[in-house]
Amino acid sequence: EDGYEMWLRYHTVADNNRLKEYRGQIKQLVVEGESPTLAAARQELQSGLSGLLGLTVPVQTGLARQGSVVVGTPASSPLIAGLDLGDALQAVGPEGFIIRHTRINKRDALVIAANTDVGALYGSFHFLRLLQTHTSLKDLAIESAPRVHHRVVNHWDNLNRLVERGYAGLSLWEWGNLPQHKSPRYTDYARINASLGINGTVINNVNADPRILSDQFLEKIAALADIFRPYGIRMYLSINYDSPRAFGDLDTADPLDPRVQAWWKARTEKVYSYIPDFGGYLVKADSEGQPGPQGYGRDHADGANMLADALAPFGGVVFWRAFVYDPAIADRFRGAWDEFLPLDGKFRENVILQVKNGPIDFQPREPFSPLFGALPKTNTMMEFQITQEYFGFDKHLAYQGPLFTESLNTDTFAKGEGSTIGKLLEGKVFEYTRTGMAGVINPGTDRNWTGHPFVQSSWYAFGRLAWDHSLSAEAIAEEWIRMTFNNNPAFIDPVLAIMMQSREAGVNYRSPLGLTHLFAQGHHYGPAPWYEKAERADWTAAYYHRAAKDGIGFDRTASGSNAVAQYPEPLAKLYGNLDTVPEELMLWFHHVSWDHRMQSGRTLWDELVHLYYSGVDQVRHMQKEWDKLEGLIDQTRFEQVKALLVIQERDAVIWRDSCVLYFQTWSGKAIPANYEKPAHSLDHYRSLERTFYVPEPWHPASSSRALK
Ligand code: BDP
Repeated sequence: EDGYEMWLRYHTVADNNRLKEYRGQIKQLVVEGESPTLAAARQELQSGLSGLLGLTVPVQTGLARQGSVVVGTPASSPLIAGLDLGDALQAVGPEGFIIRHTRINKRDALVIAANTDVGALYGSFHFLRLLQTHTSLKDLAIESAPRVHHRVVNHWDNLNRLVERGYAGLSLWEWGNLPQHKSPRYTDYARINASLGINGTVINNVNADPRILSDQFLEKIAALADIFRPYGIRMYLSINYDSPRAFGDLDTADPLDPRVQAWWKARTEKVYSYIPDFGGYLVKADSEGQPGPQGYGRDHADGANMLADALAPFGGVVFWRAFVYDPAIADRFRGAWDEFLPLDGKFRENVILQVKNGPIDFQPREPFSPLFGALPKTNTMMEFQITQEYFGFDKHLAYQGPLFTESLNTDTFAKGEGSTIGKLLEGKVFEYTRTGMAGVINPGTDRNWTGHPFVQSSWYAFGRLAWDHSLSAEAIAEEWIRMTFNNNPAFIDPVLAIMMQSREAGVNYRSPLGLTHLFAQGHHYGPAPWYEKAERADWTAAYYHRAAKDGIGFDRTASGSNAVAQYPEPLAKLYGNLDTVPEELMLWFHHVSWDHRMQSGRTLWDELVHLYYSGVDQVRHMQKEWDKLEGLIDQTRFEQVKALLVIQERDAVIWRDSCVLYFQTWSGKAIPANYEKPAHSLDHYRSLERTFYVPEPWHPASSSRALK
């Protein structure tokens, strides 16, 4: 066991009663239809069911006996066409599926039916999941359909195969050997995503290399698209806005210049000549040094629409990112809202604005981006981060499910109570014509794809929530544990408890009470709350925490940047008032006296110290709980996680001590006597900033440079 299989692990069902039940009902497999997608379903089911049942489940063409699993669509399968599933199928739409018991020719059968081949594939993966999690098949009646159209993973892979914020080895895409050699990993990658219903992948970094659109690369990308296609996964690319110039064809990239428009039309036609079902472009423009329309005096709508027009004849879309923050503005928090609000209604129908969950940048806890709910006339989708840029890379255990659901379940009040982000993304608050969710994943050449084995769980959670945002983080975690490890309650319960507290632990030892971005500049691994000078103020920690003698926190109320006014009522009032703001978001919106009385009765200073110490305690607890599990799973994964928890505990202490000692220089208050004393001086912790090993040689500030 090395984690390579991820959650697609088909080991024989360990519970004998269940095994008997499954063996009694599943005797053969009938998948009628010849498409590559149905062939993929057939192959997955055959190997999956045979593995789970511990015997060979034969693939048959007819219903010779009791206990068939029948898979297909009314178009592909005469058996399914004969079942009169019309209404049920209509209800699940083009990508959904139904799974139920039926009788065909007087024989019991289980049917997995859909309107399309890919729907049947999704149903097949779901059926396997039921068995993997030991679910009884009695009274099975499932109807399932995805809630958003675009369920997309984003890679931040560079063409030199280094992965920005990726910590699991080199990029999966072997550019030098494509298209001739097609690594078997590409197919497994497609299976992993399709098992969750993910239907799109953007395979390169948003900080895009223009070469991605060259013929040389398109030929390679087409080979990948061919592998992904049967699994229902469309290819998308991140583009560099300056491409017409970078190619040496024009001296401008002005979106209103007809030559630029013609250039993109021609290039886009070229892309479609290689990949006929190409999905579209993802664009990071006028952000962190990336080129964009503003360089030519144009706005984001001009920029996006020009590309949308080039893609429209082929049915392609533009994912236009809202991650913009002009260094000239006084509060980075305000940036995206200020820029995009005036543009609502100006984007083409095939543009979707891709917005990070929070207003800053994937921090351990952020309030929601006020753009959610502010754009009734602009298709808006979510961008979550799965790779742990701000959560301890591939070293810390930090299941992101609770962060995702916290965000999706937040009420924006955009159209009164009940306007949750989940509903908004579905197009049920405003009438968005295109909907979606993107997740930044980090898989690389590491054998287990993600580095830390538990990063897999966040990928899994993202996919499940992209399919259905109403699922709970806890239910998803339990599925994942059962599929990835085993169905033993003695293992499941403690691991579930570890996972469910891991994100909050990460918040506590890094940035509780609404503190944010206390990271060492560049690499974003360890702490540097003391960091106050950079080329941009909004890249320092001091910019965010505003610690001073009189208190700590960023005043975003009317007496400060007034960013809080970007939220609709009642949220603007709720967040804007120190008495009502949820304490976990407090320092996002208020500059608060060290002596402020918290709900616990402690002063703000004491509460801050308390939470930093609880974060470390939580990690120690996680460690203790994990250590008890030896013998319940394979030794390889057990020991890997155990060792990583040692690192996490070490780092949590460094975070806690660095922050507490540094903030103490402002508060002038003591660490209450009942807490263990930091083992070192603040100077010692400051000296660690450049000694962490960080695998990002492209960033001069981030690699380990200290020799002494
Ligand atoms: C930040 C990362 C940076 C990305 C940027 C983005 O630090 O590497 O390029 O976001 O999302 O989180 O564009």
